[in-house]
Amino acid sequence: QEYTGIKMEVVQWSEAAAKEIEGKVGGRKVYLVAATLRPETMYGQTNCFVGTQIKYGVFAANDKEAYVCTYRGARNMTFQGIFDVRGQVNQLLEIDGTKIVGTKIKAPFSVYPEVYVLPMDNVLATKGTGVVTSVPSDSPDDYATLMDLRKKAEFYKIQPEWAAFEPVPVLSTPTYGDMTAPALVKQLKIQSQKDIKQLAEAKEIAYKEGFYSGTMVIGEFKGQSVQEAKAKVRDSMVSQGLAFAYAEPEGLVISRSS
Ligand code: ZZB
Repeated sequence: QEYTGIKMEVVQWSEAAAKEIEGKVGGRKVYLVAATLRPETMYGQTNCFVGTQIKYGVFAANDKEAYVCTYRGARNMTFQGIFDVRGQVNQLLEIDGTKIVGTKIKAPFSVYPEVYVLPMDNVLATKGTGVVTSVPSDSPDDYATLMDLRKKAEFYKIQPEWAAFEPVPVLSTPTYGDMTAPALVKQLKIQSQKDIKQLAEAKEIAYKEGFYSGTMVIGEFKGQSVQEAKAKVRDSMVSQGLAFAYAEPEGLVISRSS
């Protein structure tokens, strides 16, 4: 899989994370790195998700920067010229996903320059970086989870204002308009992030619609098809130092976990 790693710079740590991180990052700037297949949707980021069951590391990429992701993700990165020493993982500390929740981060290219880290039940530790940036206009999983969090802020131990950013129209399709994910969640009668089966179907449809029939309604490539704009948005982010290519070497992953 060819992902884009989105660099979401930490603006302010949650209280719990601040305690654990203090004095351990050697003055480096710290970024959560979210793996996405949809760089063209980054204009509509409203938050970022971490898994509540997942352990994350803070990894030194070089003297100036450190990245938050799973150990597995960091290890893959060391073979892709993303860290300055090839094949070597330099973990500064380990931290539970739950402790990162509430951290304020930058969301590159989003209409909301700063957003919050929120919890998601279904983040897979075995995919990408374990950090997922959230685009509720175009990702049914993100929309369903955001609605859960708004309905039950106390249960999820979040402050309501962290989940208050409204979905933003990013691209338009003939069938679903400019709010593809909310439309699909409604159509498939998805109640919550726990409706895994319907969400998988919704995701499939949203991918196809967006990619084959979508037109950008925001940003530098507004008016262009998603097929044209995808690589252009990605290149623009990469050239500004806001993102990097991150590949998931499937053969390698399988051989290491077996
Ligand atoms: C932003 C985004 C916007 C995404 C969208 C999707 C959509 P796939 O196809 O199954 O490989 N993701 C990334 N890592 C994880 C993880 N560890 N656990 C759970 N979800 C993860 O899925 C790749 C997409 O799943 C990624 O692209 C990321 O969310 C999420 F409008 O980033 B995406 C219709 C989907 N729309």
